[in-house]
Amino acid sequence: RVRVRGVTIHRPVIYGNTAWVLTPKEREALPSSDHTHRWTVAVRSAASSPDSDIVGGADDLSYFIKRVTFKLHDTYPNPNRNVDKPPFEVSETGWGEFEITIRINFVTESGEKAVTFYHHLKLHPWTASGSGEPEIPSLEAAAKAGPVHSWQYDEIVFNDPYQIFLNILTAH
Ligand code: SLL
Repeated sequence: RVRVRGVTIHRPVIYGNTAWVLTPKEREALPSSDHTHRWTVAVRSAASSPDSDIVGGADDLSYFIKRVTFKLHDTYPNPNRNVDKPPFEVSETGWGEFEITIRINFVTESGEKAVTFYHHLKLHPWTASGSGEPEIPSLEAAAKAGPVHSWQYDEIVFNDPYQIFLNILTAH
């Protein structure tokens, strides 16, 4: 196993969430009536659009990512959600915003340590009122305004990669 010294290679990703207000019908159908939103948190290739769910296409990060663990708030059952194949995402319903820890594990051949991102789950289209204080609009207003998107661009950087991992990365 040989490291290629002096080489840096990066892969652009986006991570974040989209959230939708549940309709009254959808809320009735849920066991927890206090849930107001449906949301999806994901790690995707920066080469594709945030809401696509392409598997095996341009959005398939599985050639270098083995597992993504999304650590949700402790109010959720089994808060550590492991996703071992694309799309690397978790969809849930809930009522509140919180910080999600996103831990990315790379394929074994990489010899790379896991990388962690932190994402603040955004449900509400916060609006600044006249006084400048941010406010949460009513659910009705939020439903009319459409889904809330909160996505971050980042680059996963590999320094001095192993030759076999470099081969894997450059073959895609
Ligand atoms: C808050 N600090 O108080 C945050 C915590 C937790 C949100 C938000 C799901 C709950 C469930 C859920 O929405 N938790 O499924 O019981 O706003």
